[in-house]
This record gives sequence, structure tokens and C-alpha cells, in this order.
Amino acid sequence: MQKPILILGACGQIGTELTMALRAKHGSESVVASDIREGNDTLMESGPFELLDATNYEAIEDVVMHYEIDEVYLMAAMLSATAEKFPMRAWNLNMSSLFNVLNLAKEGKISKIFWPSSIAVFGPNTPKEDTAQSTIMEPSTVYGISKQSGERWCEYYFKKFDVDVRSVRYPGLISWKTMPGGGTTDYAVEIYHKALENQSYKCFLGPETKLPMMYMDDAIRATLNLMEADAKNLSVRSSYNLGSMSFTPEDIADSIKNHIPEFKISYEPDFRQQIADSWPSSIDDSQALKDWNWKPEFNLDDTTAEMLKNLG
Ligand code: AKB
Repeated sequence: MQKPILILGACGQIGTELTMALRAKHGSESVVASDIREGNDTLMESGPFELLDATNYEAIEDVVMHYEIDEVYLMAAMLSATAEKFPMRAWNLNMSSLFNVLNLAKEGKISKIFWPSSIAVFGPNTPKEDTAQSTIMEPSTVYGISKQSGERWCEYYFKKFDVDVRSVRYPGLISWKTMPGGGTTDYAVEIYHKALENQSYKCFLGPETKLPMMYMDDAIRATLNLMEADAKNLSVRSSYNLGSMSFTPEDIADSIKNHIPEFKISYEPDFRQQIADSWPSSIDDSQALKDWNWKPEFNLDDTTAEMLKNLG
């Protein structure tokens, strides 16, 4: 039987779907959702929920003890675009929440952690195409700096204290159930909403900005597979590169036009262009394939069909 799981940041874009997937797999009562705010009705009504601030160690510890939590998924974070506006708040949230769960594991109060990293750990000096698992990493964003530091700490806690922490570097994630908030790749979700509402979208990135992206179902499957993998097969304890598709705003617009021929895209790049320009265009995820058999299933056209069907 699955020992109880806690999700911190369960009401966000990834947290919502991850909670539902874990509840479907292990039973609702074994999966405690938590967030600093309430989430959608499906999430709130399908199992236990706690209002919880991921930066508050004692509050997390109380919930861990109360439910006898064994595994924690830390999904609370401030993403790239918002983090540029509030650097200290982003650093505080992203780092103190991570230390809280790492220290709970170090003290033997929980036994397994999932913590998401991001393609934002790479920077302008990183080779852009097929970016390798280990390469130049000089992130130029607040968010990227916090994720890269987080990766170092995860590996450190694994090596020094035998903490079973597992991580993937998510690319931009595309989903229809919950909106993303504060990311640079959010355009690839907004565009589907606007295509259905107005048949037009003004993109905050330029037409040729190619970024690694992934449909949410693939991201959830990757997360569950990594958490179930045999520990002895895992050679990376910082964070695994995770690849799927790469496309530009022009490509996604073309894919939408196959369904909505009158769709029009225009471009007005803002400060997020510089963030996107510092990130890779495509990812080499061969280590994830080798260690835990990672294979994506959705390409851009599959994603477009799913998004328009479910939002329409
Ligand atoms: C963001 O755009 O900040 C995130 C990410 C790539 O980690 N979606």
C-alpha cells in the first residue's frame, strides 16, 4: 500500500494535474494536497486539502506528522517572468521551500522528495541545440539561478545525507486544466485560449523564438515514472534533462491554423524575450531514456488537437 503523499503547491498548473494523477493511482485518501490558496473544485473535493505555506517549516512538519507523510512533491515556486520582478521574494520562496523538504528528509521525517527544476538552469553561454545533461550552466535569470542552486543542494543532500530526492528539468508545459502563471513559456497556453476566443493572439515573444516544450500528460507521466524508478538506476541526483518537442510561436500558430484557418498571430516582444533568448532551443534527454526509459508521446500537432478539443 502507498504511504501518504503530500503535495506542496497543489493548486498550480502542474500541482493540480499531479494531485489528480496521484489520487487516481494511489487512492484519494493517500494524497494530501496543500497550497497557500484554495484550488479548483475538483481538486478541493477529491481528497484531503491543507492550507499551507511552503516556506513555513513548522507548518509543513505538523502536516507531515499528522498524516504520517512519506513522500513530498514540492511544486510551489515563483516562475521566471514574475521572479524578475520580485527577485528576493522568488529566491526566498524557491530556496526556503526546498530546504524545508530536504531538511525534513535529512531528519528522517519523510523518505522521498520530488522537486522540479527547469530548462532555466541553462544560460546564454550554453549550447542551444540538443543541450546536454552536463554542459555550461550560467543562468542569467533569478529563477534560473534559484533552480541551479536548488539542483546543487539536491545532489549535496543525496550524497551527504542519503536523501532520496529526484528531479527533472521541465521544459515549457502546455495544459488546459489550470492556467500557468508568471512563466516565459506561458504564451504557448494563452495562444490556445485566445485562438478560441478571438481567433487572434498578440505574442510576447518574437516569431522565431524556439523553445523546448511538453504537453502536460507527458510531464505527469515523466514525474510518476521517475518517482517509481529503482533508485539504483538513477545516475543523476541534481536533475534530469527532459525533452519532448521544440517549436516557435510561428510553428504553433501554423498548427492552430490547421484547425482555425482564420487565426492570426501578431508579435510584440517584451522583457520575456530576453529570458527566452537565454534558454536552449532543444534538449538532449538521453540520460533519462537510459536510466528510467523516458519517452515523450505528444508532438505539437497532438498537443494542438488536445488543447482545442478540451478548451473548445
Ligand atoms: C517558465 O517559463 O518560467 C517555466 C519554466 C520553463 O520553467 N515554464
